[in-house]
Amino acid sequence: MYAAAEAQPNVALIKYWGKRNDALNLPAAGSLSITLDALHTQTTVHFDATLADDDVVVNGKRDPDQARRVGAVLDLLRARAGIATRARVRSTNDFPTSAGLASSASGFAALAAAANGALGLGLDARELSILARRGSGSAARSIFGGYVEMAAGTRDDGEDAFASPLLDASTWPLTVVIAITSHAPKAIGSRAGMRASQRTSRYYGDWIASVPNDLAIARAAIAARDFEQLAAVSEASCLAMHAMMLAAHPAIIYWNGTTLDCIQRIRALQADGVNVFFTVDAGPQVKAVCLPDAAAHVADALREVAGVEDVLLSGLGDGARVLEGRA
Ligand code: 2P0
Repeated sequence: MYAAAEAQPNVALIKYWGKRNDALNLPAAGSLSITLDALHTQTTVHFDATLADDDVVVNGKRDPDQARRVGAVLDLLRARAGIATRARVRSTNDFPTSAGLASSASGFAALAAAANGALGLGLDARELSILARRGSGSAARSIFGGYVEMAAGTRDDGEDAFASPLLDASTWPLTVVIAITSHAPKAIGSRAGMRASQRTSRYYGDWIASVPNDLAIARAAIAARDFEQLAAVSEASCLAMHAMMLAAHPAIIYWNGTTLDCIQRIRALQADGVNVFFTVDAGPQVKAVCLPDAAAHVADALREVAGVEDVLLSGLGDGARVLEGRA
């Protein structure tokens, strides 16, 4: 009862920030993302009858909080399989964890795929997306590659809150240039940040109400391969999310000075006619999304911004998959 799986993080263009149900981790609105190909999480799951408890090691470390979240997702898969056997879980990322690079997205997508393989459940991608969502909302999207849309759903049981693929990575290749402006762990986790936003930001309701229209624009832009339109709606979604968080009490500020300097640099590139746009998640890193032929120029420009510690480049990639064991 063993399998290994791999998944990549995704970058949301239309952001997810808010829940309609905490217990089932149901998003308050839909979202839309691109799955990356250059950053990976590899996870092995080994169900072992001799274990008294799940044994979870992520990047060589045991963390009780992480173990609890992993155990909760494993419980759902165990219930499907009708077993109580505990598991040994080993997961490694080849990129910085907890720095706004969505390690929970690739982590829970890889976990769901590996546990499904180890138990031989034969669940399809939609079911895996629902299970991955229970671990982390953004993980539901990393089950799929390329351009992906997450549905908020309306059902109380969450069975209609899953991601679906919109377009293959190879059909419209883009490059994401990631400017790392800090390697420090973020000040406030997504979960606490979402709860505080919902409770205290005067703009939370307007933010959630604005998402369906942004999703429609992004969907149309992707169908038409309209970079300019995708750029405009993605930047608007990112800035609206952060604006709403700035209005929380106390304010939630994920950016540092270098984050804003990178954004200004990208705006200057745009003024020069470079096909690039920015997006920023729950952390200070800046993701510059560009057409592949602009990537080298964009990377050089961001490397020159004072305070940028590292620049990573990634194309778009595939969804979660089993590497070893049953698929
Ligand atoms: C996103 N982020 O759409 C948004 C934009 C960060 C900013 O999804 O509570 O770690 O585990 O469901 O998935 C981060 O949220 O939150 C996130 P949980 P998750 O990518």
